[in-house]
Amino acid sequence: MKKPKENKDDSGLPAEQKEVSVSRRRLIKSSVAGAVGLATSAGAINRREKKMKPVLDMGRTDVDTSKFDPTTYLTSFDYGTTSTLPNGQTQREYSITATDQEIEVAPGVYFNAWTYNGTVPGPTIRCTEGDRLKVNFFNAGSHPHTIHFHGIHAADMDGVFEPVQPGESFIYEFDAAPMGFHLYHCHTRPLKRHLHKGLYGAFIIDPAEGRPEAKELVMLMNGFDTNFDGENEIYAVNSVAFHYEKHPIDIQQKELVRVYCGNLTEFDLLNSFHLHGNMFKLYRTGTNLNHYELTDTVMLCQGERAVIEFTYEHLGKFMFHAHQSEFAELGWMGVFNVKESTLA
Ligand SMILES: [Cu+2]
Repeated sequence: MKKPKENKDDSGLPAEQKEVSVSRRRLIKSSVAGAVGLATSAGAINRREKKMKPVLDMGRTDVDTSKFDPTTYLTSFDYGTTSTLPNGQTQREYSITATDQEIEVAPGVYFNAWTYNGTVPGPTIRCTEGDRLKVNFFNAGSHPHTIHFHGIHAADMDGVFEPVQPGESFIYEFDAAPMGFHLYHCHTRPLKRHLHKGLYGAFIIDPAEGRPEAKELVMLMNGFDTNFDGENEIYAVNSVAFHYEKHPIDIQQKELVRVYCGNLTEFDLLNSFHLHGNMFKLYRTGTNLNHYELTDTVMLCQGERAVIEFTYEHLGKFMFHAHQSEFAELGWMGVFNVKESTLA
């Protein structure tokens, strides 16, 4: 009897298997980059990747921003509900609920996230040094979670040894200190998983005297392992690949811009922020108003953050992106659009 002809190529795998075995990482790289018109070497994308591209694009060129808009997130600050305590101290009260929530990290690419208040990153908690913070945490998710705040506080307010079970709540109370750019995130084991799933946010403690007036933007660098292989297929600031390239951030000529930049990327030890056509003042952790380094690139380890300040002299479009080229090509890429000043 004649043996049926096997459909094999030089990989030794049947075509169907080969199709599945194509790295999602490479696939999304070509798909996402193509969607935004990045220069991608045609020779680097094999025939199968091209063929499968529509599966991931799903005919869409942008994510649905009705649930989470990275542009809105940049300048959204949660100052809490304020009241004055008998001792004259300002109290700020916040409500944070952990939920399981699907998020869209690139057009048609979804990630089953765990969130604070339904978004990744969670709300930016902002206060002034010395304020009393009261954070009402409710766990509506399917796993135990906590909120671990960076900064100075009592041991039982550290969100580490008191896992909050699904359906339960916990109140974190402490005085905000020290001033600077901090983070909050879940600290339940396995920590890598709880962080990577999206349970983190920015925590800004303003100095009592304030910082100079500026256009302020929060940028948390993150990544998403969409196929559970222990590496990220998507990189971004504020979760959506290439969002700020598709939707450039308008700034004004000579306007002071302050970026609160933090690294919440899992699986990769380092991430970075690189600015084109300019230099910036780098205030590491934002805990000192006077000492800075003038540079155009900062590398941040996991959990590190920096306050970055700059003004543009020249008009036009300037890129900002990870200087790890692979991260930039997988989504961590944005554009500042410098326009003529309407400032007095
Ligand atoms: Cu958790």
